[in-house]
Amino acid sequence: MGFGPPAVFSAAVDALRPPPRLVDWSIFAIVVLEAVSGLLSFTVGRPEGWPLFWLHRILGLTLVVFLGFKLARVRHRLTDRRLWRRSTALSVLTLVAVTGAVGTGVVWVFGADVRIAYWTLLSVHVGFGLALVPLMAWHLATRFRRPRRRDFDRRRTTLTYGALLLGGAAAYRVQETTNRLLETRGADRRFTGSQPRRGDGNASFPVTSWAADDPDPIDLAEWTLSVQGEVETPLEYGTDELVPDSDEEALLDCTSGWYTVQRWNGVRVGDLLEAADVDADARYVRFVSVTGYRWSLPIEEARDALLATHVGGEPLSHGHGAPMRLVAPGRRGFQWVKWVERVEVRRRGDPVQWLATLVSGFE
Ligand code: HEM
Ligand SMILES: Nc1nc2c(c(=O)[nH]1)N[C@H]1C(S)=C(S)[C@@H](COP(=O)(O)O)O[C@H]1N2
Ligand SMILES: [Mo]
Repeated sequence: MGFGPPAVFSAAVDALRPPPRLVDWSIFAIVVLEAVSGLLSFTVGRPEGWPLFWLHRILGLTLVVFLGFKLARVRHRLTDRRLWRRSTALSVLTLVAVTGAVGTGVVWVFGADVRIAYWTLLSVHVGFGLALVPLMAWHLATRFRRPRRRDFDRRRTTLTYGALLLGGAAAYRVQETTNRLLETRGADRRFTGSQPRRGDGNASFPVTSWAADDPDPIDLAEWTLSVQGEVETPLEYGTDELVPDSDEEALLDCTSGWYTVQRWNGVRVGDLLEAADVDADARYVRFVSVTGYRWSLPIEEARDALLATHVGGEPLSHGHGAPMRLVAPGRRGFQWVKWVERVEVRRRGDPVQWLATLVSGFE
């Protein structure tokens, strides 16, 4: 038995530790909640969405404590060879994935930006996180034990979980303060966790495309922009008929973890819709790329959006979506369709667009 803080600390930890079955199920529940909150957070671009990011951060840090409880209990099964079973390999893999997910999350928050091939650390984090869900489910299935009534004691359980969540929130505050004091790049993150890319124009921010969405440069003599669907007068414009007469400063925030603020120049979507004379029952506007990649916005939001031909005073480069790309302020980067060739006015939204963004470009 030691003296001083360690003894006090271990007594506090003992008092907090939930029964084993509850520890196991809590870890599983946290992992599922993390995957769900992480994925949902990718659709959030406006500051009102901050609670989702906080939930994700706090739960992620709380998970560290549960993993500590768990490892203290099962460590000997990994260190003692005689206890190895076939399922041990799966357990080790699950441990690697959970360590990877939490580790990359925390390191990212501190602003480290090591890149693995062209993946940012945040993309690696998402990879670990998504792999973890099936691994954890499988791991649990090899030793399924339902929590019992006696695992719960209302007062004790409430206190324990309350204390652990508060601990997670406190740890996150400590982390943010440390970031600020040490002036790490992590201090610069937006509420979404994204880090800034500064400067103006094409060269100041990365080109980001999904898996196979990589068209050849577009021949301006062939390309047209059409406006169709629920309109009185379908329209079709060539490049020289589109005069960039609107400009706007807008923030592009990619879910791979960076953001940039640029001056965009182009055509207001509302002006196109007015020229085409939309029908009264129109509700959505779908922007379709030459690659098939597409996204829809509610019509009122679409009116305010821009189809940009220029960024930072320069004509858009091919990689950034020339001749035209959608600029949708308040939306995450993946919704800013590049190489747009069709504007479709529709009555309905488009649930399949999620799939279309993932598979577009594949033959
Ligand atoms: C399922 C297992 C996952 C675990 C255990 C986990 C855990 C964590 C942890 C511990 C952090 C750092 C929190 C901090 O240090 O303050 C973090 C950050 C983050 N995670 Fe996850 N995560 C998981 C999955 C995901 C997924 C699937 C996504 C997205 C699809 C995601 C998106 C993010 C983002 C955007 C951040 C950065 C937040 C910031 O910079 O403040 N996570 N995660
Ligand atoms: N057609 C098409 N548009 C696209 C993409 C894509 O892969 N294909 N990537 C999206 C993503 S994920 C982001 S973050 C932004 C990035 O724009 P940028 O390449 O100009 O930085 O474009 C979006 N528009
Ligand atoms: Mo992105």
